[in-house]
Amino acid sequence: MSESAGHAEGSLAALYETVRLLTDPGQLSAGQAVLVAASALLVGAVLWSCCGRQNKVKLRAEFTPGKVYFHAAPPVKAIPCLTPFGMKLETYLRMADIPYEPMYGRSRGPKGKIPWIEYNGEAKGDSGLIIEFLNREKGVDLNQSLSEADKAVSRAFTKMVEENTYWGLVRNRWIDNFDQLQELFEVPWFVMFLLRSVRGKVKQTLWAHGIGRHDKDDLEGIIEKDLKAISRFLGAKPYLMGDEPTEVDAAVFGQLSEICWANSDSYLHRIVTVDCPNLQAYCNRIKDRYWLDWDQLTKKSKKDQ
Ligand SMILES: N[C@@H](CCC(=O)N[C@@H](CS)C(=O)NCC(=O)O)C(=O)O
Repeated sequence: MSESAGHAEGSLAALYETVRLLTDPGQLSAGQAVLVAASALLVGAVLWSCCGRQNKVKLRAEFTPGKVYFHAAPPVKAIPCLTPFGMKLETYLRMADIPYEPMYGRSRGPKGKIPWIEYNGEAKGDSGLIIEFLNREKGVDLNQSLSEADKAVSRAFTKMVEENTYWGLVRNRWIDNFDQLQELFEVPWFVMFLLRSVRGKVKQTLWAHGIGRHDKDDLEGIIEKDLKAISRFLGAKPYLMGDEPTEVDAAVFGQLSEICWANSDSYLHRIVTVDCPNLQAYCNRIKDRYWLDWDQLTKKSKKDQ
């Protein structure tokens, strides 16, 4: 018998034995029962992580067909949305002229994250996938003037800011400037105990991502290179890809707006405002064009109500 045939026969025999034990648990010794239970747990955990963890989402009982219900964190004094992906999606909705109803709260979408939307009674998560969905649904294409090469560059910048630069922002906000979160989030002091446990999870996430393994200087150097790359590519253009805004501007503004207006005491803010003033001007340009209600929204923050 060949070696591989021997392995196959051995595996089949083990499978048969497992099925026999599971279908006739009376035959199990205590040790075998523990082993079977542990294996079942392990298989369950693997299936759970392979099949994707879908968050259970509570949907509205009633909705207007074709209307976008936008779920994100509520405005605070500093900024209309304290998540860069929320700023991105809301800016895209405004650029594409798609009406929406904000649903401020802390509820998580189907992927366990914010922002997310409800549309025709269904929950959709991930800002990038939501934009693709709405482009199809509403017949929108902010990138229609771009060549295929331009689209490739846009994709690269979008992924750089969201998969790399974003983590510099997270580390700065949650680890280095944690003590400022109470004021930024406008929450009572005791909520800081809860946020401290979130901080622990953020630390684990940064470590698992890999970016959390850099010391402060290395990390700041990496993020500085990202910001300077955006600044150089933008140059004197009004928007990243030229005279008119495209999808990548929503993504980049999403991240930079947090740096400009909600991370003011940081090296990130210094780079954007002092070292790369064209980035600050770019953010002001998008804010002035699409966020005429900025002051109104941010004044509505809890402290001022
Ligand atoms: N790829 C997602 C990222 C969204 C995201 O990471 N949101 C953060 C807030 S900035 C979140 O909900 N984090 C909660 C968590 O990871 O548990 C998107 O584009 O929407």
